Amino acid sequence: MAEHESLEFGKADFVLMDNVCMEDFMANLKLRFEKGRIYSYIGEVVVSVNPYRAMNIYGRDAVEQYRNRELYERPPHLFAIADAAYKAMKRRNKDTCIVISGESGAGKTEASKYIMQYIAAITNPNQRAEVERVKNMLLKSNCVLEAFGNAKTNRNDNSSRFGKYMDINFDFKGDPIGGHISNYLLEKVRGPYAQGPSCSGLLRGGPESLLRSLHIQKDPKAYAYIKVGGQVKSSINDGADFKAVADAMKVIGFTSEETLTAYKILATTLHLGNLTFGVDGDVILIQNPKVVSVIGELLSTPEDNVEKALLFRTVATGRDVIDKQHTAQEAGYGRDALAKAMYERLFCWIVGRINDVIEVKNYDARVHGKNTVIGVLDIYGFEIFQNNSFEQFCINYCNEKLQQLFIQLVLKQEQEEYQREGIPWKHIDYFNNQIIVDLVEQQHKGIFSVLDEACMNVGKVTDEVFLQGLNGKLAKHVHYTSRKVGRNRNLLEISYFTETGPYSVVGFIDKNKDTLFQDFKRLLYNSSNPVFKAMWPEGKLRITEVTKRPLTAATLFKNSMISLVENLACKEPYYVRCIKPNDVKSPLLFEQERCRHQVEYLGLLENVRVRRAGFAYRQTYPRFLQRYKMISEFTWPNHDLPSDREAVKRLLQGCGFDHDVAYGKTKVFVRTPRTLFSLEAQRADMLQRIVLFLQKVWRGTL
Ligand code: AD9
Ligand code: MG
Repeated sequence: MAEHESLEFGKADFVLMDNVCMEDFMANLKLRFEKGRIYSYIGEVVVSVNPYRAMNIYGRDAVEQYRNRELYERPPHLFAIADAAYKAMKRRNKDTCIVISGESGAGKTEASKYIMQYIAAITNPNQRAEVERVKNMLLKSNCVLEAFGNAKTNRNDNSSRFGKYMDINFDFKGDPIGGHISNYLLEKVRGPYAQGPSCSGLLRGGPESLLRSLHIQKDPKAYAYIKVGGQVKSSINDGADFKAVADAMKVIGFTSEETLTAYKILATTLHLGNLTFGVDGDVILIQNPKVVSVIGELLSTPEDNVEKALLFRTVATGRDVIDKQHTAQEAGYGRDALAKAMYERLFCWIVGRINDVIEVKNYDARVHGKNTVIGVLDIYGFEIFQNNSFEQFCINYCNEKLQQLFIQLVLKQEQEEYQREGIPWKHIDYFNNQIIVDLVEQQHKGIFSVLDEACMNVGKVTDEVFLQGLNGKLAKHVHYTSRKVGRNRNLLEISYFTETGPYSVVGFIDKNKDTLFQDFKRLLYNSSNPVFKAMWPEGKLRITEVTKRPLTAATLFKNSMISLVENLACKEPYYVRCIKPNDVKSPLLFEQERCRHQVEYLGLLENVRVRRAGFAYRQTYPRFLQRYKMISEFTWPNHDLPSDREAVKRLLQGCGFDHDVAYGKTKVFVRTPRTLFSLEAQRADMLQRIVLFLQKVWRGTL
């Protein structure tokens, strides 16, 4: 429970609400937002509302305020939760994690950066060089990953298009000694379409000489992909932004050759988008061969090979290997798939290179003690656009999966704590979204399984056939429907807890198969640029050696989500629940309905109820005494009872609160916040009396 701020700012902890109802919850959230109090608690969960303006609350002085304090001692803040996770890790040798959730634009990525900044600020007091190096790398990695993996969307100008989970490893002293980043399903379709800062950043901010060497014009209109993807807005910071990314890459240890290759890849994707195919008689051809020669140069590979890979496909028929000519449509598909795949590989390669330098090396647990971890999870938030596709389907599944974990852990943890402490506990009902998670991921019957099955079929499988498969299997499912809008738009719909997600099935099959013709892999592997070779190792296989069907995108994503959740579940979790106050990025507007909706699907009211149905507050006996011992004659200044537990009992009996508390093995549990208020008031009163008394002593008037 947070320190009592003035009531003018509302209740710092929702657990303190007089009435647990939506109306009061919203009124409190709004009041706090309007008063510039963007953080609140529900017990140990931080609720954050995006302020959409710079807040002066993350500086060095704020760090000092939260450092090594208990959660309730200061007004709610991200730093408090970061400190709690850090303390748990350090004091109890526990792996912890901070899970940040909320819809797109709610402030997750910003929160994750402040958390990392706090951890960096409070560690390594002795300024050990190696630890400083690691901290610097961890902070710099954000800049690079955002440059290549974020994009402007309708909902957020700097939207994460990949999920990120970062483990920070600590040594026995509690100093960061390394880390590891796992990235989840990059929405690669945005890469080449240049909504990402990656391509557009290069265009806007890249120095003239670099652009010339990449054969890139500054005019975004020169690129077909950008025209599809939307406008590239320029700003005066472009040059500086570009340089900041380049510098960060240098610090992390990318060689200039590697960084240049990254730009070459971005440039290649732009050039690829401009290629057009035509037919002359029976023969397919590229209508703008000059572009092919540029691509050949950028890929360090003969132009003829590029052309061949774009126009033909090598197929093995029995023992023969033949070159089969594409249709213009197939060639177009291949070109787009190549652009997307190159962008995705680049991103994964960047993550891999960052991991190479931040991963813990030479740690000997026998000498240094246990190496513990704090994980920070920042994923792409729930999003429903006008048009939604496979990517949104996966992103939203990921959010449901994490909501499920929240439901389970928050309840599980409470229950376990009561059990451990020997306190009786009555089970509380809560909305369970498992049914929606199952609808997507269940073996055989789930949407991913039906999709995979459709993709396994030989012959021409269409998205419509997939939808029919779904309708056959899921017709009776209460959370599933399908709909035809217009002539060609088939939607599959999932009814989530509070809203419906319509997804156009167009492209599901292709995106799930995620086919990239083998010819491209061989092309890139055979480049004389070693970076390409390293990125495309499977290009080494000859056509006759490629037999295994790769796992589908859905299966890969599902597997990675399952292992992510397993990983989080074995750590002690801390939560940040982010809320987006409006859709116009205004610092002033609190759209009531918009926010209520988020509070609902994040299950925040239930969270308050669960927290309150049990005990609103708990504290170990010694710490409890430390704070309140002055209000009882039995405990002030010291007690002579056999244990702190006994002393707390006497103190609370003396105050008449015995009926409202339970005594666990190591902690006292206070059921209602009112009791705590009263204790706090008595404490404040007593402190004031002590001060007055001392003043009198000093003045000699006593
Ligand atoms: V997405 O799911 O990746 O699309 P996020 O990550 O939840 O989304 P993000 O952190 O990128 O949202 O925040 C969106 C924008 O809100 C930022 O670019 C800032 O302009 C703004 N923001 C968010 N949090 C803060 C904050 N604590 N202080 C000031 C903020 N501005
Ligand atoms: Mg983000």
